[in-house]
Amino acid sequence: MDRITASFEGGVLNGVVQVPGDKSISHRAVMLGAIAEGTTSISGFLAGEDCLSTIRIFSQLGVGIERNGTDVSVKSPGILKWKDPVNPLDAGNSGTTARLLLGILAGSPVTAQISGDRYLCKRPMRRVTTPLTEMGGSFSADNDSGTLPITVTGTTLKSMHYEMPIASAQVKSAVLFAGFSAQGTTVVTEKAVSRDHTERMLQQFGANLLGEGNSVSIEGGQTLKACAVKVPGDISSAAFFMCAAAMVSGSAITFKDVGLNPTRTGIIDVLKEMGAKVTVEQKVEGEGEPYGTLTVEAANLHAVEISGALIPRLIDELPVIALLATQAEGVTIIKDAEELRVKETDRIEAVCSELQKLGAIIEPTPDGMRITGPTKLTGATLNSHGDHRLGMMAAIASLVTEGSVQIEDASCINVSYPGFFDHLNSLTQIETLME
Ligand code: SPQ
Repeated sequence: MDRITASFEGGVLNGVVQVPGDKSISHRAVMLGAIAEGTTSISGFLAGEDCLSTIRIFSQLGVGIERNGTDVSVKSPGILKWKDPVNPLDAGNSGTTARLLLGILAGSPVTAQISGDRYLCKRPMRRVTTPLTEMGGSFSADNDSGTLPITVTGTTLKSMHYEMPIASAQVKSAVLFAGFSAQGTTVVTEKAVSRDHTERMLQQFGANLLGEGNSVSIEGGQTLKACAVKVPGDISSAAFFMCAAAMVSGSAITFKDVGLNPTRTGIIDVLKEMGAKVTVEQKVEGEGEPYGTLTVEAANLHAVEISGALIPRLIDELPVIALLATQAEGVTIIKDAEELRVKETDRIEAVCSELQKLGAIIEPTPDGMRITGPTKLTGATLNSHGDHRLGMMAAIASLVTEGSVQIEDASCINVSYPGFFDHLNSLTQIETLME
């Protein structure tokens, strides 16, 4: 599925969809299940390439993991009995796997080399190895660039108070995982709150954490209890079809059992502010993550400014929001989003250059983009840059272009959304062409 042609000559999108499990939560469920002694059962697991890398890695450390579709059982002897892997640990395309693993292994009994694909090997890792080294962590690399491959030698860690220079759930999680194995109390303070799945799940596994304002603290030396984890649908995957429903006149799509964690629902706030009709029915929250049913209906959209504390609540949705803004009246400004430059690709440059090929009026800025709409877009050949979110943005763009959109290097979409084209086909009732 490396080149795909997507076309949609008018019509509406309609239907009910259940998007695959949340990627961030699926990774963490395997990781915490592997740290805890006993058997953890996971339902709704995302069988996308990134989360499969996480499963393979923990299997290499001696954890018994069995998967049957979206049900996963993690049977672990506990972190203290993990063994050194024979081969390097390959995180594939997954920044979450690599960065959280650095934090987990730093205080474990294991020595291992972590590597990844050509995109991941360019992404910055010092953002985690710097605070982890201050805690006593031991890392070595063959290069001076602070990138993978990196060898971690697990050791005894000391606690720290880390004031994070950037809003990043991966950095926060890596330091909290290291703090879990360290002596004393580790505190992490963020400037703006990033997704809190690690904190919620640590508590679900029986750990004590204390949250106060933008700080969270964890006492070292606790033990985790294996448990059952239900993974809701990924709102970052739903976002592609939420934006499609909002911008294709006459459309309405309902999303069942989708995650509604407030640290991830910035997309709902933006859609409402742009004028789309969004209804949310939250299920009663028990232990774990909040989820529910969402419906998005099309409307005349207007431009917005997206900045500040909202950014970490929708960081992965910004490529498709940029596309949405091309169909909204006025100038949409996205700022404070320089983190987009260090994702799977530089998402500021790549989103702007790809949407410009369709005729969009969009310019990059150092920390975001400026988009003028509404613009009539014309079909063209777009490249995913090996980035799943860019590949899906290109496919959704075909819903508002005159003429079809060819997507090169589309297979990366399997990183986070296996079955994406089946959902697109069923909502539009049009077959996409795969070559
Ligand atoms: O795992 P990866 O490759 O970093 O995935 C991305 C994505 O688009 O799927 C970012 F490229 O999501 C990150 C997200 O941007 C997943 C994540 C997490 O699970 O903790 C947190 C965010 O990254 P960060 O750097 O802000 O912590």
